[in-house]
Amino acid sequence: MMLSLTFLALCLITTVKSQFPPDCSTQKALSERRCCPVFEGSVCGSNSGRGSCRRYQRYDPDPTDMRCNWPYQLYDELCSCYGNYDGADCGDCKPYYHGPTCSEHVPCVRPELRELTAAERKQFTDTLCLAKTTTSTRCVVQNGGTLGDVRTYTFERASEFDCIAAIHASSAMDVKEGGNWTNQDVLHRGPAFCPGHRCLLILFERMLQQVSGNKSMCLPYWDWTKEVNTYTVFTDDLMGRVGIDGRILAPCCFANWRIVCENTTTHSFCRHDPNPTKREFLTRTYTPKKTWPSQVDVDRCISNWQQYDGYPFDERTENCFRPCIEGSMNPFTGKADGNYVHNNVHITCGGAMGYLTRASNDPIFYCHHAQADRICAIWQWKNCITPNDYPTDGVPPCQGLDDSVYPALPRRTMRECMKLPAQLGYSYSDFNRWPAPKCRTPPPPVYNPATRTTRTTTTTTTTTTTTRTTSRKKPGFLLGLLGK
Ligand SMILES: [Cu+2]
Repeated sequence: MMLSLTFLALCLITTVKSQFPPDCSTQKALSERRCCPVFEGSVCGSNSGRGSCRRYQRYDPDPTDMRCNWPYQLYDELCSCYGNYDGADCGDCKPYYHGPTCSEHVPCVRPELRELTAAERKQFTDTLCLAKTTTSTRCVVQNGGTLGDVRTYTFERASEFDCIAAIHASSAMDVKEGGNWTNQDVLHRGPAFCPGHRCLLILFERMLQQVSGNKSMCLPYWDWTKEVNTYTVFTDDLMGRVGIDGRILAPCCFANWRIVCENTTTHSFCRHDPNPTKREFLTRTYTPKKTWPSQVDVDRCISNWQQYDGYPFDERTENCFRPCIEGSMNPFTGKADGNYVHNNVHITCGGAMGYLTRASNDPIFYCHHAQADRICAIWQWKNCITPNDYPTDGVPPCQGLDDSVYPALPRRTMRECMKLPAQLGYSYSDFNRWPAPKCRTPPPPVYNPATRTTRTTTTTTTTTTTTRTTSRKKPGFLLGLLGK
């Protein structure tokens, strides 16, 4: 009892720390190129043996987008955390580890939204609303500046929820390479789609646990294939009913939410009205009947397409899994000729969800992406996918296997985030129903929540060799909506 009270107290004090930390966003820190914040009176929590400030100096002299080589492009000195300690100042625990010494491992089994009991529904939505109003003491939002010129960077305080929403918005900014804008961001329309969102969701889930003080709170997934032609999660006790003006109706606590980064473009950091009371309300499209992707679409993505991604690694890619789940490719024909699966859910929800830079303002975004992540994981598992299956040549800048997932601290790479959920500490409530795949080579262990046995997987290899072209059109959906 005492222990759990201590834990609760600890949780209330320590909030999310994995994003741009205030101590590292000052002009002093940026000009000194040093990000070693103090935790409990010592740099990187060194007095309590959590970590130490280390010199890395892995600056890339080529003028690349700072997000590719994050955090080294901005800092030479960073905290290096020991054991299961984590965060910019090592004051956090690695995801799914808890307690004062971060030794308590609590794996998450993510439930489907409708599997939540009435009490769990309330706790989940209450936590989201608490996160929306709790100012983060450990994360600031970058709200201005020219990419590549740190002297122009500006930051502002934000709530725990808004901080993560802003991270996704900033990830949707196109990459600047050699001083020129490319047509691609660091998270979408390329191989970063599965791993990048996977690690973002893990940070979001840890934030929910910290805000609620409940270490077993897991992010629910929204299986939209179960919706048929209506929606059963947009209810008062889950994601909120939608009024004819598109606003969320009371008593759902999202009713008066205003969004952040509403003026962000694909060439800017998060941008919004400086006055929070003047920002736009969270909306969705009001349509009583909607059409959602079907389980058949999902099954086609999983079974028909074994190659992860392929040339030209964007919305034109055909016959691969990544464009299938992301939704620029027809799951049946393999042709890039419309909007399907993940993209279709964004469009069908509408409102904030219909814009790449605004979508992460809607709590349903995280449940939607948990479902997309679940499909990525099932595909990986069934097809014995390893990091060797991740494309190496011709991938968009910042989306390579060893590129950084921005802005996680300490640094995380796509390679780490491509690991199977079981290797990262979480699972989904239906994973125990899958038959073990027949893989050829030695397998990474897969955690089975039902039996707690260890299973095995591995390997099919596909390689793609290509060169990149730069002349092309913007896609017509999500990003296209931004121009309006
Ligand atoms: Cu996204």
